[in-house]
Amino acid sequence: MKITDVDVIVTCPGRNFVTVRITTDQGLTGVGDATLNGRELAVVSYLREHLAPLLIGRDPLRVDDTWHYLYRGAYWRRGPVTMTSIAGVDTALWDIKGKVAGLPVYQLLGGRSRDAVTVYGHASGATVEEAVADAAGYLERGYRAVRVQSAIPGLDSTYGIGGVATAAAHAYEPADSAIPTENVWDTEAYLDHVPQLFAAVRRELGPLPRLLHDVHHRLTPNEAARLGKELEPYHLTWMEDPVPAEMQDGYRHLRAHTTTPIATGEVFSSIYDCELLIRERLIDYIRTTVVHAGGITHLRRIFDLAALYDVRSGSHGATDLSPVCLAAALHVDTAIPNFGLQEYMPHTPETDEVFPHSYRFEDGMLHVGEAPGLGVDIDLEKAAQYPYQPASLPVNRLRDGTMFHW
Ligand code: KDG
Ligand code: MG
Repeated sequence: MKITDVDVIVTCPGRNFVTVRITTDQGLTGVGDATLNGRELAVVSYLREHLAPLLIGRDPLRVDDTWHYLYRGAYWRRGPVTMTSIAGVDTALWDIKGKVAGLPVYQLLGGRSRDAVTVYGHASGATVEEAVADAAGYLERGYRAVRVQSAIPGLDSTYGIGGVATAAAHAYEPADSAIPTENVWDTEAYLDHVPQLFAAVRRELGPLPRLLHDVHHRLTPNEAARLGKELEPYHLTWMEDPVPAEMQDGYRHLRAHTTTPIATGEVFSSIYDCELLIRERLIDYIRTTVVHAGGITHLRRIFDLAALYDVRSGSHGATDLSPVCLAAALHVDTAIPNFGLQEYMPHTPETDEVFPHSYRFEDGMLHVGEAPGLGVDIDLEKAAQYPYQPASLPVNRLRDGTMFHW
């Protein structure tokens, strides 16, 4: 079997997605997500100019060999653009392999380790009361875990909050303009507010619901240690991305000062970004996912390393990761022994139409489909109805104008 075509499709059914579609000489196709929010066209160019020509004529079933060919062959290794591009190709090859075998991909990864994949939803609110009510709504709809974010008094805009007062999951889309929106950030206001938010959530919803919070890389290790300590009474499932991703040794300080569980990894692109965190058990959950960490082939290696150290998976699953990534993530989640939680934000109906899929949500869990391969496709005609629209993620500045982390 040979690869005859590698197409890179960009579509914007509400937000931009990049999809790799590989075709074989036997007429089989496979799809992979290669979306890098706000930097989509860099990946498109890497794929079209540098990877596609290398793949024509190759055996699509040599998945691991192709991964190493693309990874080692570049000489310039790692980084989000490279690893997202490789992920798109790798995921499409796993899809083809599943179709050739007549099996869903999770079977090729070792088979089912669980009945379904437990997910967490995103609750948010313009006030604490709204955030509590939104979290309660998720629990009523069957979710077993909820991430809670609320607006910070005194700040016009806060990560994780929709631009409108009704905190509907679909309202949240931070990449909202070609030139980044500039937000203002105040660490003290944030540190003062978040413990009050979780005190209210626990008071209203009781001790049992699994609660999470995303700090989004904004604290120093010592600030994060303070927050972790103050959140201890509320027993979070995890505090996410407490410090900037590159501050790895900061996790030692954090770990030494708080028992609040820690999750990180959504911006990591390889096993080398998280090896220290895993080996030293500085984190509880590793949040790498298929599209940004080199595809199924490489993600499985990260999760296998994590399994040796009792670190569980918690794959990123925001709506800028396409249904193709979500489907692939669910196959991995279903198969690995050390699954923890999967992030889930439902895509818009337009996106679901462009990417018909066989996974389904029921009772707080996602069920991977039984279709051969990934069980997801791209509808080329519908995709063509939504042309690319430039959109960047926001930036943050402190009150005095200093650039900060977003
Ligand atoms: O593109 C950036 C988003 O995916 C990110 O801001 C979402 O942090 C995020 C999360 O945990 O979903
Ligand atoms: Mg996050």
